[in-house]
Amino acid sequence: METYSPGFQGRARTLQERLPPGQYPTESFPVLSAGPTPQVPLESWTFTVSDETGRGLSWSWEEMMALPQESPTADIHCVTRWSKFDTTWVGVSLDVFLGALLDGRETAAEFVLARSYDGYTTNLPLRDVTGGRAWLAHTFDGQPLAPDHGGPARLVIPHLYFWKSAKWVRELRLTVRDQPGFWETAGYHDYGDPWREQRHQGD
Ligand SMILES: Nc1nc2c(c(=O)[nH]1)N[C@H]1C(S)=C(S)[C@@H](COP(=O)(O)O)O[C@H]1N2
Ligand SMILES: [Mo]
Repeated sequence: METYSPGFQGRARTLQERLPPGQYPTESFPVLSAGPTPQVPLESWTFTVSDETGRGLSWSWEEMMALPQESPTADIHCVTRWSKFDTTWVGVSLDVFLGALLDGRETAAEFVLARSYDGYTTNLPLRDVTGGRAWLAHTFDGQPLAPDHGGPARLVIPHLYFWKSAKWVRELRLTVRDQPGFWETAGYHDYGDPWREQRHQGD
């Protein structure tokens, strides 16, 4: 997570230092969706994680809300070049779900494929969604996450371009092989590090 508290350099990072190459800062929060916003009633909402053997665990909305909650503040960076500083979220670290799934067992999987209620998919290395760097978020700026921004709940993975943060997420599947998702299949970078400007395949 990008923070601007005084760090090891002994001073706050300036806004310019917090802006990845080729990005501009914005105060607004643009909506970027490949299709229409799906309506997902909380009564039927579930979040499922499964491993490469097909073993899975699911949480209802109530069960998810009863898990330990975190309140990350992060800078987010869209590949369309806007960056938004200090976004505030409430949600559950993906470590909680993956820890429950694996329960101390080894996994042969090195990747995850996120799948959403609108059919959207995106792929990530497993290590990038562990270690306190990725959340299932249901609250933005102190309010329930708006449907257009991925409500009831979305992934928030601020250290990668924001297309990796699947809105309306319903499932995380651990995979042994990297399986490109929706934008990755269309030519976007498999990893998507904003600091290395990994916008397209080959960057
Ligand atoms: N399910 C789903 N998630 C998605 C998208 C989408 O079309 N469907 N768009 C992605 C893209 S390209 C971006 S930049 C961010 C945009 O999030 P926002 O609309 O809240 O700004 O969501 C990402 N997650
Ligand atoms: Mo995007």
